[in-house]
Amino acid sequence: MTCRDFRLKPPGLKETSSMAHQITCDGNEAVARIAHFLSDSIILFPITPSTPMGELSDVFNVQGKKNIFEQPVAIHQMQSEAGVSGAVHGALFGGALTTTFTTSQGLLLMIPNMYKIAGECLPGVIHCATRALGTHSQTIYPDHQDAMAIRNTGWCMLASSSVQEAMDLALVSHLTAMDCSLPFFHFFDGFRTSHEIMKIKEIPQEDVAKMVDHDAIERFRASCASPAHPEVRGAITGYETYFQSSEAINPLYNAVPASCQKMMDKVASYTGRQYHTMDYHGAPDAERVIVVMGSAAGAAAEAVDFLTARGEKVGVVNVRLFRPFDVEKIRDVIPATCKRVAVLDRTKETGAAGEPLFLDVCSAFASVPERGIQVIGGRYGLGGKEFSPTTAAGVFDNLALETPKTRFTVGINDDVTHLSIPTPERIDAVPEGTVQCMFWGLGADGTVGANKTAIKIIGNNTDLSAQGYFVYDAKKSGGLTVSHLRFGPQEIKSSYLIDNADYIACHNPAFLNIYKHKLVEPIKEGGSFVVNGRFSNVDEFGAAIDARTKRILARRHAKVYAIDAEHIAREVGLGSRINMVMQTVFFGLANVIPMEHAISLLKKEIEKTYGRKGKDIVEMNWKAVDASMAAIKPLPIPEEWANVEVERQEIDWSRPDFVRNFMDRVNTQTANELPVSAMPYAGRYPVSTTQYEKRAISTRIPEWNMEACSQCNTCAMVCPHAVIRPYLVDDKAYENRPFDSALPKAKGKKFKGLRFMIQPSPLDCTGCGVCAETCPDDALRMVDIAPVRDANVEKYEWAHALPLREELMDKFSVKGSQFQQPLLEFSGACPGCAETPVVRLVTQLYGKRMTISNASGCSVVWSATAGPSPYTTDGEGHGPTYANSLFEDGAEFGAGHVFAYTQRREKLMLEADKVLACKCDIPADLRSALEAWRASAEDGEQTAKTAPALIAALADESRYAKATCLESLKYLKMDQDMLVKPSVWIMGGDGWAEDIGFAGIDHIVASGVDCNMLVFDNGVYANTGGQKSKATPLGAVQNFARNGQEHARKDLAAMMMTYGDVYVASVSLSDPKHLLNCIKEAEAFHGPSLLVYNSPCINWGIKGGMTQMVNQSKLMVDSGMWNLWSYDPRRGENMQDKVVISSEPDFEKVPLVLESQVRFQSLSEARKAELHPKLIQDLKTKWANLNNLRK
Ligand SMILES: Cc1ncc(C[n+]2csc(CCOP(=O)(O)OP(=O)(O)O)c2C)c(N)n1
Ligand code: SF4
Ligand code: SF4
Ligand code: SF4
Repeated sequence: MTCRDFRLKPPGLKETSSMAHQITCDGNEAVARIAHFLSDSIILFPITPSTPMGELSDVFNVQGKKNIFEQPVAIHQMQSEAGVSGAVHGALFGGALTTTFTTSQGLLLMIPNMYKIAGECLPGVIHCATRALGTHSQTIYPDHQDAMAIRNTGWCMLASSSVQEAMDLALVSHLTAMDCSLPFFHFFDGFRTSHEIMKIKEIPQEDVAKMVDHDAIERFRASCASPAHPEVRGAITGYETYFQSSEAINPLYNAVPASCQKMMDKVASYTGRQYHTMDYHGAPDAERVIVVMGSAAGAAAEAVDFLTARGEKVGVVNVRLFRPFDVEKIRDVIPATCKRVAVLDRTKETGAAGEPLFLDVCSAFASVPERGIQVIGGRYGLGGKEFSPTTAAGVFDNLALETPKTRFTVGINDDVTHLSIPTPERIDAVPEGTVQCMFWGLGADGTVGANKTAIKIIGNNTDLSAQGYFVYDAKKSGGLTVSHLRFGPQEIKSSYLIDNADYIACHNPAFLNIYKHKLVEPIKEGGSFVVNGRFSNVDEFGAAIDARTKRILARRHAKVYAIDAEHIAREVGLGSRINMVMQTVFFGLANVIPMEHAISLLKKEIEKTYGRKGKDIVEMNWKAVDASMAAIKPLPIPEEWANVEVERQEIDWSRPDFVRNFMDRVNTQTANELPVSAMPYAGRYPVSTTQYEKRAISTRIPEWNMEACSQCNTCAMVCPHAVIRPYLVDDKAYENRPFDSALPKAKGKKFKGLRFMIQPSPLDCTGCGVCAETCPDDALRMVDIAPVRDANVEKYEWAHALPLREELMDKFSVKGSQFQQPLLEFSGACPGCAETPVVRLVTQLYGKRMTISNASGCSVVWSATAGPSPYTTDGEGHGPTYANSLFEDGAEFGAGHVFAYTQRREKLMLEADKVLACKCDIPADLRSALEAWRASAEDGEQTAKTAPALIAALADESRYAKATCLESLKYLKMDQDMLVKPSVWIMGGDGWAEDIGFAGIDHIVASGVDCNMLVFDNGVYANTGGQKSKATPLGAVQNFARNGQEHARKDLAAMMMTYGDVYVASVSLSDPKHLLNCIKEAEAFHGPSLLVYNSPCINWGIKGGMTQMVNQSKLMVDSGMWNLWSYDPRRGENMQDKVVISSEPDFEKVPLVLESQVRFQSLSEARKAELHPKLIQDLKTKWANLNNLRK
């Protein structure tokens, strides 16, 4: 049925308000609207890509929207998904219609209570934007591994395959749950559906209210627990009755398919959109049929339309109700003519005979051999791998073979186990008249926002269907965004990326060089390509692109245009914001709607969006619109480009294999085609790779004034990206320097004969400006990079090749620490992030023997995306070894490292003792090395000094081959990696430490595990977009605390101190000396150590931006928003000795903090008046409690 069909009134359609409502929204919003209508309580925990459903529910409340019972929905954020499912269970027990949203690992945490909820027949609802599970690595992209992992909990499962369906079937889920008195799990593909923007028909609240069976709700409430009719639930049963009870609920499940269909019919009677629990689409006499669930159904349906138009007898079944599985229905919907069925599962069940949907379909047909159907099964789309009509056509091709591959994968090239089937020639199955547009933008440059506006403008003002989908890379900033927009007169089912574009825009000229022909590869014959860049003619453009790009443009007769968007934006006063210019160009050239009309709609939209910000801003944007059209420059492509010779690609062999064959492919958007054999084993990736990225994302760089510099190394200490470093230059190197300017003598006796140099790496600098802002001597100034870039690259390469002189100064001094090699460099964090400098500092002190357990959060994203690794090694190949397990288990996972290392090292000590006790003759150097090591074995820093001699002495076995204690010596040699005591660091954000992972930290502290815990306390879940945590300060506005955090923040450090035998410190970059001392004390403590580090973040909305990161840290401490102190049980008997406080608050300065951070400023004046005094009171209480300890 097409969109236009929806507007016709099908027979029996009720006259309702839903006929008129069209909205442009994504799948998450479509679902959240329904959930908000139908829930008493929504209990949640954020997790990508389901988070927006919860956040929107909260926004609806703030907007004053009510549920159908005319009440605001009670929204509760819990400490984890395990907490959520317990609370959902309890709320259902108490008679509240309860909903939650989750995905992936979050869903897994809910499983124990899901069994309980189903067993007790409670009608809760989970909406899940599906996401792959963390296995060999983690991804936020979709498949059905999470959904399939709960298929045996007893929850009914309903799948949606588009944004419209997500809204409609969300409603069906709630209605059927109530009708059947069973819980419903409604799922749809994460990102593909949850974040796809579509023009859909809304179901208004009044219609929803009419569809609800209010008697069923009354029955539910009456059946819920109440002291008015007491009973026992959750009783312990013996072997006598458990089994029978399990079978007693069968009738409820038997009734579900009919009930679900009844609700689908009911929804259809209001909306005109008719669904079935399983729907067939295709030739009535199909011989080959695909069975699929979720968004792939759209692509498969397009393939079916394309192939049936060519006379092929094919069809597709879209399974919507997956549990309970309706055996009769699947037999019914597949045409009697069908001979072969391919069941596609978007999951992998390692070791199973087949994937779940496949097995269900097999069993459905196993008992009807007379149908003569052969069922085969394949996996597709894991972790978001594309599934397009072409992929579906490959499956139909396989079905047509004389002997089809019966167990297969599709969409990849498996050159290892050879399971994959080939992908045929691309088919273009998009409906006639659909305009397809792609936009390549730089993360945070406004491209995605502008495209979302464009879809709304077109969707809301025309009859056209509209779809938008956005692909992001994993960088925190400066990454790539590719927007895929479709507009057309027919319904858009195309659930896949554009591969045949009418219009492609490149918003950043640097992409021409990075992504090369990939940018234009999808352009269709006669399509348009627009590039933002200063090209005055086609020759200049030609000089900036490679031969393949030229060929594609010429052979496809592309219309090419250039526009200097930066120039226009600057001229009209928009600075570097080019999005309005590029949006205008799109409206002007893409021809989706007549240009005049488009421009007037755009101008109206500008007024609507910026009206509140003042007339100036509106006019600036209007001017940008007017100036843009006039500035578009056509670049006619010379015909001879069609045959231009493709130059042989120069391979830079100095780049390691992994970098060339994997990381570069990821970074240039060409990793999708990598075969199975190119994958690293078991998700293990090499370190030291970000040094090869050279992202060159900054337009500014610090310039060093050597005369003013006091050589304090503070700039290196605060640089979040380890970009600016001090170098020591000896005379010989100095004479051969590749630049003219002199260098000053290095200050200090230890540096006699050396010169000093501060040098940033220009291609790694993010331009955050923290170094220049923090330099105490004004010796750094941010300058335009262009004129100085090449000279700086040369200087950097020279300086970076100089020998390190780490030993010249005590590494535990601020200055000395920065002569140590940072073993964390060039991470993907936001420019100015405060998390990275503290980790870099720890690596400078302990990196060579450090192991890291990193709980999920920003710190994982900036350090561990597959490919670019900012952790690096010293000259001997030693450095931090890194792992992320999950969000919830950072402490336990790290404790596991300690358990393993302790056991292994105790064995080494045992064997060492045997050797030392043995009277046989072993070389003297070996004996003395062993004695030295054994004496130092428990001291990490000392073992780093004693182990190398022992390793060297053990190397040649022939030297001690005759020793009686040979086996012990061999053992020592075999496990020599453990001779140096590993320094175990457990890291993560406050969301981990204070919410989901708190129990783990508590347990590790209580158990005395010898490890170092570092908490980045930014008071927010930064990684998932800024939800509140227990560390959120009172009065701060975050998601789920939109009206200001009501309660006092948790003081994790103070709480843990109460154990007594733990090292605890509250630290910040405001006082590097204190920070450094506390790190040293923590590491040396034999037992648990906890450092809670105040970490300014972009989510604070700091006035002046993250350039102010260190200044803001200082202000936090000066005002008493953060206190610097440490508690060390080694310091004596009394509390006064154990606690050392290193800051003194001036509460008068609190208003300065509040004024300088948007999170406090965005409160209404009335709430400020209410909450800010409470905040100050809380700070005073916390300070008084702390101060009392030293009295
Ligand atoms: C079980 C589970 N639930 C939710 C998530 C989603 N998630 C990943 S990181 C994160 C928040 C991290 O916040 P925090 O620990 O404060 O670190 P930050 O990002 O602020 O550095 C969330 C909610 C997840 N990965 N796993
Ligand atoms: S501008 Fe930022 S990234 Fe660049 S050197 Fe300075 S602190 Fe480091
Ligand atoms: S912070 Fe300033 S004074 Fe200190 S080393 Fe860097 S440039 Fe020199
Ligand atoms: S912690 Fe904040 S500043 Fe750092 S990377 Fe995350 S969002 Fe960016």
